[in-house]
Amino acid sequence: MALAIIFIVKIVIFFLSEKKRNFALYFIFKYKKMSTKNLSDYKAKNLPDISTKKFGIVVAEWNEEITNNLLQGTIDTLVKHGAKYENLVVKTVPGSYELVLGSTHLAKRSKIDAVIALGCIIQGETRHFEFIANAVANGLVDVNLRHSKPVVFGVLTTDTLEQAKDRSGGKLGNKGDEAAITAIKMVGFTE
Ligand code: DLZ
Repeated sequence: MALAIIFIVKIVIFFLSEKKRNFALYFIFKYKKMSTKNLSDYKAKNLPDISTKKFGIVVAEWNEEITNNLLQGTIDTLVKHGAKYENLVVKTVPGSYELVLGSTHLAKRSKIDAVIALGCIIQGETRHFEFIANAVANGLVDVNLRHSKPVVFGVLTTDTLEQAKDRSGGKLGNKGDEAAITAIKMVGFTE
């Protein structure tokens, strides 16, 4: 039922004039509910041995106060589950848009088993948000497939700075923990 309604809404939006479409999308995004899942709650059963695995981590400098916390969460979780500090390669890029190229460079290295891309894109006054978020999400899928190794989307996409703080070590956990555990599980998957 819900899927049918979403489908009908999409069709209606598709046939609206550009001005009305932007107006409708503005309200949909304004009132959509953010997930309130705690990002640090994960299932840690049957994790693979990662003591010899190498992880590449690319971090965006944009919204640094958030991405530094994502990085901390990622490293803590990887090490907690057996990764060695010396097997973590950390690189920074200016903004989330550059995560795709940064991840590509790390994914190309044969010794790196998985890449984790960390960023924070916050909805602003302009449509940058949608362009950047879509470009990064699609770009990272491409890197995954081209290099046939896990490239994890550790990017927060939020309406406000407050929501980003909640998800980078605040009351809703840390997206960095989620990204790390995803990389660990996917390394196990590809073994
Ligand atoms: C330009 C821009 C804007 C407006 N917002 C963000 C953001 O919220 N998060 C982020 O990581 N980066 C942002 N950027 C920078 C772009 O990702 C990119 O670095 C520049 O457009 C240069 O390519």
